Amino acid sequence: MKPSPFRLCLLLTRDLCVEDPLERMEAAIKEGVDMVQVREKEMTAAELFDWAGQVLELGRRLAVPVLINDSVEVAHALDADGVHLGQGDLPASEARAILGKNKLIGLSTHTLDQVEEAYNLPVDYLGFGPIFPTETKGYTAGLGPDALIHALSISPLPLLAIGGIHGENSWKIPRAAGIAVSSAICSTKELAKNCLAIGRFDLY
Ligand code: 3NM
Repeated sequence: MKPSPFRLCLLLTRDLCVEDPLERMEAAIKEGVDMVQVREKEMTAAELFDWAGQVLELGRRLAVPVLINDSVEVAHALDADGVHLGQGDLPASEARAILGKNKLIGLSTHTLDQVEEAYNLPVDYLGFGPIFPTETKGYTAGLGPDALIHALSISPLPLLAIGGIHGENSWKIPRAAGIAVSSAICSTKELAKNCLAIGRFDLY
């Protein structure tokens, strides 16, 4: 078990934001977000390039790494800090060949087998989830905190817990795991309170 290098990752999705997304990102970083993933499923490559470029510029100004979800092509073209891959995206070995050894590569996992299989992959961290049900990705059931504890015990890599995590249930996530959230930061009217609880910054 390697502790996560990231405490609180924001999955930034423009349409989920209740205020200007870049303002929300900046405010969230002030509340402790230490990694941002640009997660847009509906944009063309050109739209994503333009939007992610703005996010990356802000990330650079605030010294917070910005990864691009799914698109190795856009991550490479923008010289972003890395890419986050789903199970169906480009294989990690190909992403690593394109991005080089200095970029971050994350991989989503949804089963303990996938966590074990990551042992030989050239990735830096794993997402593991959904821990709880979440409308953001249409999961009506979660794997639960016990599965996360099991995953942490077998994972060769740092884990980010993901899926349905918010201020009231984040205490169920072991501290060795980082946490990645979308709606509980993008869509909340209680940003500071949520970030404090989800990042568990009061415990440090
Ligand atoms: N991936 P929210 S769950 C993008 O289990 C994503 O791999 C998941 O959004 C996975 O914090 C999820 O709003 C949705 O639940 C995260």
